[in-house]
Amino acid sequence: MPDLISPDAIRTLFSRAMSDMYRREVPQYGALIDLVAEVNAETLAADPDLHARLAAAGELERLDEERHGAIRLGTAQELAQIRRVFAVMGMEPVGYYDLSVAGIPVHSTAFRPTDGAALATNPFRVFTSLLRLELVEDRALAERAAEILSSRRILTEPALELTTRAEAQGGLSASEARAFVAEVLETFRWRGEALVDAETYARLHDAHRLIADVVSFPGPHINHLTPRTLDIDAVQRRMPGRGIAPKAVIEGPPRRRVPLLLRQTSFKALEEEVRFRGASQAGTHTARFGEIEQRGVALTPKGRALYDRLLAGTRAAAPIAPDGTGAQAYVDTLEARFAAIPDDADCLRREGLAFVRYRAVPEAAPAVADSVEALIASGALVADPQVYEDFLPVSAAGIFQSNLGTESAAAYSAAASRAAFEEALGAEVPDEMALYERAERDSLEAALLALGRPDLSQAPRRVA
Ligand code: OOG
Ligand code: NI
Repeated sequence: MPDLISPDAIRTLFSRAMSDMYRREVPQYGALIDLVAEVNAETLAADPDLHARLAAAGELERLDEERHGAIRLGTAQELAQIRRVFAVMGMEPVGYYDLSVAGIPVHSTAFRPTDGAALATNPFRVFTSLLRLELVEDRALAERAAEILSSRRILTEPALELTTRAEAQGGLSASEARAFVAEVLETFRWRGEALVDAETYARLHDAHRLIADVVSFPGPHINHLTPRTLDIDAVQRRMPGRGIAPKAVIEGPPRRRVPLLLRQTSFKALEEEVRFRGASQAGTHTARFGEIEQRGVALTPKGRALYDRLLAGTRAAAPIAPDGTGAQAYVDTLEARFAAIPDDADCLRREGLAFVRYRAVPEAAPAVADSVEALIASGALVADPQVYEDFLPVSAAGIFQSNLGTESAAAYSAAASRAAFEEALGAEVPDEMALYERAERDSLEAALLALGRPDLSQAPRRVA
């Protein structure tokens, strides 16, 4: 039995290899990474408190590692295989996202590390969508698409073999991990040779651009990789100066002193050359883009319900036209409505709106304390915001729409189908809320133990 390396180490090898590959494939991604690094350094230099907070919470090391990517799969078999591949890297499916309500015929999950230590090492995650051909009205076209998809194999033979070996041995050696990463990279590489002729591509494209993107090519090319910034507004402002044109508004919550959940913005990256079957001339396809994200605190179910309500109200009151008209009114409305959520980390915690992770500072322990709140007030117990590690369905729909160039208003009539997704995946998708809740509870118990006060862990700790 060889010496096995940790799944976290394999994930880091993989996320770096993906980033290097994407830099070569999409030059604007390199420009974006440089811009984000610059803004992050400036933000930290200008805000010593933020720097100290991130350092104490162990958030600084992972800042430059932090990325997410996205892929789109065609069949249940592909989804089940990808689940096995990501499992080798310590990434599990978390959350179910139904995009059909936004006129996009997919449902999705995020493959990501789930425990605190793994997240702190490298939180790399992949938003993974599965095409829902059953929603396509033109049944003949849907059948043709299924036939094309059934002929392709998205994993190389060595990638499959190494995955099977990892499952059997419970991991991979360092040299096996290097081979595994190199092989898995092949799955996500852009390949310009289409599986279809130009006419079939056009039919798929007319049904939905996304269908053409999934069905026409030999594999699920990575369609974006997203660095994490500490100041998304600054990056958005400076993008045009680097020759990058972002979408009209940032998705998600407004700018806040205590950032909430996830804010994202994207730009169309490039038009790629495609060789269609039997064609003498090259055609083109726009599939890949750039995105940045700023992550904030994870909200509890109560906080999330408030978020969803305020966002829906804003979108109804101040809609943005496809050409971007109305963007300023939207931002103003969003900011005004979100005043309903307190912009203070301690209020968010005490009102049960946001998840935290506790740590002990034993030096600060008071002589007497009869509650968790008293320990927090003394500084012996610190509540750091838990970073939101997941995605937001309304934002994801906005990102899809901006890069697909469709503002299709028509929602598909079929309902969300979590059960069908889980069947394709071959596993259940846990709710993300349960993970944050557990991290909060476990960290509280550990911190109270470290302070010699395990008796307080049962005490009610929220005024709400
Ligand atoms: C995925 C779009 C969603 C995000 O960050 O919300 C997404 C896709 O375009 O395949 O990446
Ligand atoms: Ni994304």
